Amino acid sequence: MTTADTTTAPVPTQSTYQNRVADYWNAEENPVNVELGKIDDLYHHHYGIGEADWSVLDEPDPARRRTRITAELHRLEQAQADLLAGHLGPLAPTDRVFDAGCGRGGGSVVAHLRYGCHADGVTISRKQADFANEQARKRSISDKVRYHHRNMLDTGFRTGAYAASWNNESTMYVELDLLFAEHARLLRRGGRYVTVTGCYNDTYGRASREVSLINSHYICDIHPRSAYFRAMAANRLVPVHVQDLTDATIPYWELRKQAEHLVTGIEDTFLTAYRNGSFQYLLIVADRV
Ligand code: GPP
Ligand code: MG
Repeated sequence: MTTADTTTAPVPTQSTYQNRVADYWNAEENPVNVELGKIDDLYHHHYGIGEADWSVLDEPDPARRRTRITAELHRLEQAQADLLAGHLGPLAPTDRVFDAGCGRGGGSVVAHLRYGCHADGVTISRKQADFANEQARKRSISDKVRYHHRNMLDTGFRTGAYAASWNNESTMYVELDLLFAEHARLLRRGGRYVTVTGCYNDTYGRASREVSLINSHYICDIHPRSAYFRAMAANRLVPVHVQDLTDATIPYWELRKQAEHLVTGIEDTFLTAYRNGSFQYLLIVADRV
């Protein structure tokens, strides 16, 4: 296969903080991620959007109820992945895309299945990179979809080699100026950058109690909405589409809250944060100029 990789030495983590984040993901086995992914071997680490089929809650048989709720949450997460992937294109099978903070790899597979493109996913978790590469091997797509134990701030990949790139709920682990500098370096002129993210709402003031609880839960540092546009403007990324997905993600959290077999304990915090106006679920699409 062609490669956009120019270095021999991987650059996994750069700080004690990043080591702790890697520890989290190396240990993570939440049923809400693993059980959903098993359905069709698309493993996501992001939330869902769209109206839910609430009839799954009325299912009388307990085992079937659990199965149907799991499938419905996966459908909503898949809808989020499809929305993001749809903004990456048009892309040709010869094009290359970069998945920054790829987790167990679902997003790169979604992009590859949609466009036939090459994909490079990057994660600081060795376990996630190995898992994702094994999934690609099982699908017989490892010639085009590859996962790397690397740092999204310093990938070592070739300058200008990418037609599109994204962060799906992974920007809150890094400094945005460093992140967007790397995306801008990797993207060719006219390339497309997409992110779906949770950000705190500048109009609320500062980070709310709920936003702080979410930070603590995942060991992350949620940025204010304004920080995205400032850092993009400083790094040749010009927004072309911004969509507030806050209302669209609430059904996912309402359903997840009632999934006793999948809850992690953070569900009410997300619902309160969205409803008190301190937190937003945002899609930003930008062109690399
Ligand atoms: C979901 O991952 C995303 C994050 C952990 C980053 C934080 C996102 C924000 C929008 C603040 P996951 O799917 O592994 O989480 P969970 O285990 O809760 O489903
Ligand atoms: Mg999840």
